Amino acid sequence: MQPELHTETKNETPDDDNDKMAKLFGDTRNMVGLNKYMTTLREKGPTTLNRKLEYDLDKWRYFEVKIAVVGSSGSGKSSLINAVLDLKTRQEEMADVGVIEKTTTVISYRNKDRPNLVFYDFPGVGTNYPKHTYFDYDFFLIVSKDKLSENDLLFAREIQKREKKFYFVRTHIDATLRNDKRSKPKTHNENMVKEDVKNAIFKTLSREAITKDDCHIFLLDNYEKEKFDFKRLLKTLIMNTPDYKRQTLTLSLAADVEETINEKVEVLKARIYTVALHASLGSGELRPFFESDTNEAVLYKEGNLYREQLGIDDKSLKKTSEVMSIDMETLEANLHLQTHMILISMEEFINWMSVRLSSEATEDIANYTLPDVEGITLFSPNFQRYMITLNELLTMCETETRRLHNELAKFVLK
Ligand SMILES: Nc1nc2c(ncn2[C@@H]2O[C@H](COP(=O)(O)OP(=O)(O)OP(=O)(O)O)[C@@H](O)[C@H]2O)c(=O)[nH]1
Ligand SMILES: [Mg+2]
Repeated sequence: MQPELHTETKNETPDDDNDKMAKLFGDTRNMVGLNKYMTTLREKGPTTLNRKLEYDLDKWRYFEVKIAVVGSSGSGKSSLINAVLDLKTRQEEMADVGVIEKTTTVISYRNKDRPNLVFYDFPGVGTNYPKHTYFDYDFFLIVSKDKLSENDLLFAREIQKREKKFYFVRTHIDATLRNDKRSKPKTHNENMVKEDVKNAIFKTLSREAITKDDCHIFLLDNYEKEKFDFKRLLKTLIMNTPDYKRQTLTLSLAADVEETINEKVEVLKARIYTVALHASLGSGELRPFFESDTNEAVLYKEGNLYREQLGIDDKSLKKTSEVMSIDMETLEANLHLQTHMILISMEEFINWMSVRLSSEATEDIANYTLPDVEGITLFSPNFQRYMITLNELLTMCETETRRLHNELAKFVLK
């Protein structure tokens, strides 16, 4: 029998605790979200609430963000896809990069570890694709190496007609700058060259009645994500993804540039109260009724998601240690990475949790108790402590990933 409890619950927060609550929840939207869950509990009962919590935590995995990449042969489509999906060290998964025209049909690419972001490589010839398929994609990136071709413009007009989102990517900006410097060693000015390149594209678009301004034009070196407009491109894609898919895109990108790390941390932070609520629901002997993971397992799983998302899980660290040509243990020790020890096993994690839960750090918090239902305690009294502990774990992971990122940047500069 499952506990189907429909009743009135009180959800009172004493006024003098408001400040502490604000601190605990970080964002008033989270308080609103929590109140919505309490309404679900009141109106639909705990089993439905449990299902809803599970669905909400997992729903980013149910969508795909689909990006079509269009452009002439050799313009840099495959290289762009490899860069965004971070496929450079996995030969077997790489989009085909070459000097001859290799792509003849639309091929999809994804990173196996983050499969919800899919790139579609459109061949560099013609625009004779069934037009209705244009609706399948969230974004179009029109890639060129120098001037926009007639095909690029035809494509742009077709996409514009269908009111789909599209951006212009001008690759090989590194080579353009190098050539300019070589040909005009005395008068070369990087900013002016970039302005000129953007203006030329902008002029062509205006002439062709394609309504875009220069913030829709991105100058890239596909081999340098830190440079030029790469980070702005990633940010633009995140900002312009429909709300319901934004989490999917953010959690499907690699944590290899600061902008993406920041966005990921925000998304993970916003999940904390949902995770804590899920872990708290049905504490003790009630838990088996929900056929869910145990309370600790919910938290452990989330901790591992933090590591994976921020590129400090064992698989990602191994890859990074290979790039830096050192062994993984040395990398972990040099960077004082602690979270892999905390999350090395469920047992270790429970030990760490129990110390944290009884520590003074979790004492100074609002006395926020989730409501009882018909006299039955449905939630673990640790709800708020779970929130604080998850926050702490996320902050640790964030610090570690930033440290790793800095080390990697220094290594690349060497
Ligand atoms: N310097 C520089 N080289 C690049 C850049 N992007 C791509 N390349 C090189 O340009 C060549 C063509 O790149 P691809 O990514 O294969 O181009 P593509 O558009 O996929 O070409 P097709 O598959 O034939 O349609 C390769 O040698 C890449 O290494 C860039 O931003 N800068
Ligand atoms: Mg290609």
